[in-house]
Amino acid sequence: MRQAPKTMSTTPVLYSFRRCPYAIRARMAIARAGVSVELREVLLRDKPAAMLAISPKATVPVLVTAQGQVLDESLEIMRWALAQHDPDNWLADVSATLIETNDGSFKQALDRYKYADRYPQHSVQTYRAQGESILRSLEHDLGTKDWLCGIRPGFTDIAIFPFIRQFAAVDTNWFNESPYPRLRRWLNHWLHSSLFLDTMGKHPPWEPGQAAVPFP
Ligand SMILES: N[C@@H](CCC(=O)N[C@@H](CS)C(=O)NCC(=O)O)C(=O)O
Repeated sequence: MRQAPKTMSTTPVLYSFRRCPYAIRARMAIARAGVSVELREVLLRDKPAAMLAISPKATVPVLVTAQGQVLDESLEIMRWALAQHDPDNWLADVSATLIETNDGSFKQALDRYKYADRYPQHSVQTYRAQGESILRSLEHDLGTKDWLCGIRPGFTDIAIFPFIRQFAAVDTNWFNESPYPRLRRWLNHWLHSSLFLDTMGKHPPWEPGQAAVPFP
């Protein structure tokens, strides 16, 4: 784990991008844990030097703890927040396999489906079908339990939800007609949840010296 320079404020700082699915899941976990952070909205095409200095891999989200530790993986940030306060016991039951599939093959199919014109080797339908194999498996899981890890919503649901949201949004008509009614209900639950809506506030890009934006 890296250390940021010692001049950090005592409030943790979160570099985030509103629509990024990784940043969304990090913000949702932070909000559920009720941990206060300073939110710094980032423009991906013009990332702040302060963020690049502490995390050269240059992806969001990045969190700097009050002690100056740098966490630059969204799952790490989720765990950090919930380790402090986990009111619904989200950490008790996490499906590493589902999350790995989501972050791996599903995310790859999602990017190709979303930006099919950048991947002319195959048609948009082919990329959608690649993603659909995971939708089918989630639909099946939601037939045996209400949430991806069991009888209560939890970490796995939050970790995967922002990516299903993006997949559904590529062609909402198709998604609404697709044979995944349980997944649609699950997605709608999260889309209308205050936990999600409260993490989607709009903020101008952060600039050094500006007044802190508290989150949640
Ligand atoms: N594994 C990382 C992935 C984060 C990631 O790829 N974020 C995207 C935005 S959604 C990003 O920052 N991409 C760099 C860029 O577009 O310049 C995590 O879980 O935090």
